Amino acid sequence: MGLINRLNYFYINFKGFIGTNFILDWLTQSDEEIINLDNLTYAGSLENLASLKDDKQHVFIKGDICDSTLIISLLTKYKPRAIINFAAESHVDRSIASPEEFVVTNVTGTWALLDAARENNVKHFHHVSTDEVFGSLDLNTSKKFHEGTLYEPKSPYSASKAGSDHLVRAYHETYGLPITITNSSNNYGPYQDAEKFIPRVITNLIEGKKIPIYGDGKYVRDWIHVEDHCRAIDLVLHKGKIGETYLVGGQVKNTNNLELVKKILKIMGKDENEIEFITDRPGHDRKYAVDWRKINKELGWEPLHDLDTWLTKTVDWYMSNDWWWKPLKKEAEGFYEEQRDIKSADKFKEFVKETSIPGLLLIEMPTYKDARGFFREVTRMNVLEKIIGDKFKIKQWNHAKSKPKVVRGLHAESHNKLIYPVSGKMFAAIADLRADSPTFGKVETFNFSEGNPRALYIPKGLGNSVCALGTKNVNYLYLIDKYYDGSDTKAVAWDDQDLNIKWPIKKPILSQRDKENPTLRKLFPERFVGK
Ligand code: TDX
Repeated sequence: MGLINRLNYFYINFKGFIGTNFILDWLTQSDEEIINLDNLTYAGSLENLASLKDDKQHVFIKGDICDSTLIISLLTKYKPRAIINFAAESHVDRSIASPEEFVVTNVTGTWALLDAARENNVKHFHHVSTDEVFGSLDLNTSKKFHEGTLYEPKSPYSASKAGSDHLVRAYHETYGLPITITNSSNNYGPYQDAEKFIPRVITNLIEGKKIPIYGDGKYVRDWIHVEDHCRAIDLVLHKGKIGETYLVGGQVKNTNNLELVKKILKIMGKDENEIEFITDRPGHDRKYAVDWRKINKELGWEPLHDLDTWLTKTVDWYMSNDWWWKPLKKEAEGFYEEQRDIKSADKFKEFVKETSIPGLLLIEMPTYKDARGFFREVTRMNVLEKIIGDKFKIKQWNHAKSKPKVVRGLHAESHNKLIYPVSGKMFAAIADLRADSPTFGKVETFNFSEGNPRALYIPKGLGNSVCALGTKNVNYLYLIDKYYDGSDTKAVAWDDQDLNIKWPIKKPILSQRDKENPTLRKLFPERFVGK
């Protein structure tokens, strides 16, 4: 390793795939030291750089780009001649699920770095960005994005990157900060997280899973090998004109996702039965294509890696490095699974209805009938929990049978419950017995029968009472989130005058205990003061 000149330090901020490749390439061809700041969130695994553990040329610092104090202290200590900002939350699907982190890292983080660079008179700030800031092209157009294309980002991810690009340019125009920007098309190659398309396809096939293709699969990306991208950044760093933006793209044009998957299937000796078309990504950009003539003309750059050869090498890399991608894969697939649950949960949400008593929910589920009988989804816990805004962890399942004319209740317990009548005709009266509730004393009634499938979610503190109608026994399930303990049950007379429930029968069969239940006034005297 050559002499390290402290004034020539590079200060690299990176997080993940492209930064890893850049550092590894850089260290094979330069003597300059690299200061690598990374907060090691999911996309920035220290394992990427395991081979550099003992390399004195690579100084690793764990930290956040939003931490201005840290950045300023590092700039003062190392006096780097350039900052390269690779830092980004970069996965479109994650930005759709939770945009906030994207705004924080990509916009606020870039701002914090820019500001620190301005204060410390950094001589070159290079910002690594994406072609997605330009929005989407029509599938059949021959147009390409170029340096003059207007910004039209469509996803929270691309909007946050667009915001960061604007800030970088603003710091140049306003404060004269010496900046350059590269906007690259989709990268592939080693060390890319298995949540991104190409590694997801390869690692799914290695693990014997299907390949999920969004929508019709006719989405076009301008694939570039990461080494070509890193070479472009290196060139811009050394020869790029301050204040300029350079677009960087790949060799192959118009390869859609389906065609790309077919190439990978062929490389891996698999057939198209492995493909599974799934629900499309919302706001999915149709096509990206990059015109890289400017960087070619001015700096002599061109992409050197052809897709077929380098896709094969990328497959080989993933086949030989499962130690690296397996832990990330688990996290990535966990994320996708969670998204699938949320999507299917949305469908069930329309069956759950609020009532006039806060917290009391009526679930009117559909019945799917066929020659064998029917199938019914009674409850989806993730939907229920989202609506009640809390956990509903069932501790005990109960089955009750009532003979015709039996009334049970009215009981208010200290547990939450779900009631689902399975057979027979039933009438239920639910009264708000929560002393501090604005709807105290309010009653809702419901009829249940096989042809009228319903369930009730009854939060603790509501009085519930059920009555068997017709001539057959009624069977119902009730699921509770505490082990049953009758001692904390509050009970009110079924025919309490203040509640005034319109019972469909006059003379019910009651247990001895239910015959002796007190009135509402007696149980809650504080609610009847002066009445
Ligand atoms: O499982 C999948 N199935 C599928 O059909 C995944 C993960 C993706 N896709 C599709 C969506 C896109 O059309 O494949 C294409 C590529 O998807 P991503 O790898 O998620 O990339 P993309 O949405 O194109 O955004 C990328 O390009 C620019 C990167 O995520 C960004 O970080 C980069 O800046």
